[in-house]
Amino acid sequence: MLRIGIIGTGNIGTSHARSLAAEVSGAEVAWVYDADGARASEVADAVGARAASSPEEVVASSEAVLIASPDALHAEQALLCLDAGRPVLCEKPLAPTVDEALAVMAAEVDLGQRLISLGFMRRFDPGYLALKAAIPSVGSPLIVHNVHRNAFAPYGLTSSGTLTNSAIHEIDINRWLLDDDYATVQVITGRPAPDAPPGEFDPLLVVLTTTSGVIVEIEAFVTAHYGYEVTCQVVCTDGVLDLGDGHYVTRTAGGVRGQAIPELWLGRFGDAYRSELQAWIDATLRGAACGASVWDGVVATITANAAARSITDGPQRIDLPPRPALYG
Ligand code: ISE
Repeated sequence: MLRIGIIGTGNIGTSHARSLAAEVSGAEVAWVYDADGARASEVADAVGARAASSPEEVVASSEAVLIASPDALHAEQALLCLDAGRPVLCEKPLAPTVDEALAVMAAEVDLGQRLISLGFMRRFDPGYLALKAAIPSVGSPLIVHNVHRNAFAPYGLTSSGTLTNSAIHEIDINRWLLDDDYATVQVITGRPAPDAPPGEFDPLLVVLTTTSGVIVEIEAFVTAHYGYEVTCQVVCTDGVLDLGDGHYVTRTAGGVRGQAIPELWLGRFGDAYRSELQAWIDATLRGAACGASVWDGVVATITANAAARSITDGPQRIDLPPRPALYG
C-alpha cells in the first residue's frame, strides 16, 4: 500500500482523499495538511489519516504526494517534493506564472526523472477519450468549439484567473485531442456579466490557432449561474463530433423533458478523477509517471499567460522553449 500525503483539503483535495480511501486500490491516505487545521483534521479523521502541521511534514512522511492547494502554491510545493524525491500528482495548473512553471521543469530535468504527473483529468474522461478516438473517422479537424461554464467562481474572479485556472483545461485538452501545438492566441471581451468585478471580464472568448492551422475557440464563462457545463464540438473535413453533457439522465414527466445540471465539476468529471487517481497509483507503484507531464503544464501556462496578455495587447504568438529530452 502506497502511503499518500495530501496537501490541501478544499473541494478537490477532499474529493481525492475520499476517493483514494474508498475507490482506488493500492494506496492509503496517510497524511493530510491544510492551512485550515480544523479542516485537515476533519478530512484526516474521515479517511483514517493523520493531520500534519506543515506541507514539509507531509512530504517527509509520505511515499507519494498529492498537491491540491491553491494554484499559487503548486510550484513551491512541487519543488519541495522533487527535492525529497517524492512522486507527485499535482493539480492543474502546474503554476499560474511562466517563471514558476519553468522553475519546476528545470528542477525535474536536473533530477533526470519524471516524478510529477499533472492533474489535467480530462485526459482520463471517457467522453474525451471517445472523442479523440473518433476524430479519424470524420476526416481531419478544422475548428473546435469549446464551452466551459461554471455556475460561480469559488476562488474569486479575475480575467487572468479564468484563463490560468479554468480555460487552461481546454488549452490542454485541445492540444491533446489534436496532437498539435498552438501558434497564436487572442482573447475577445465584451459586455461583462453582472458578477464580474470592475476591470475584469466574464465571459471571455479565447481564439487559438494551432501550428497546422486548426482554429480552437473557447467560451470561458465562470459566473453562468444556472450550473456547470462543459461541451466540445470538433468540426472535421467529413463530419462533426459533439461531446455534450449527455451522460446525465433525461427526465420526462409532468409535461417537461430535461436533465439535471451539476453545480460543480466534481459531478461532471467524477469518472475522470477516479481513473486519473488509479492510473497515478498504478504508475507510481511501477516507478513511472502518467497523464500530462510538466512539459504539458509549461505549455499550458505559457499559452494561458499569452491569452491574458492579449486582452490588453491584442493577438499574441505562442513561442515555446526547446522541449527537454526528458519529455520525449
Ligand atoms: C476548477 O479548478 C477546475 O479544475 C474545474 O474543472 C473547472 O471547471 C473550474 O473552472 C476550475 O475553477
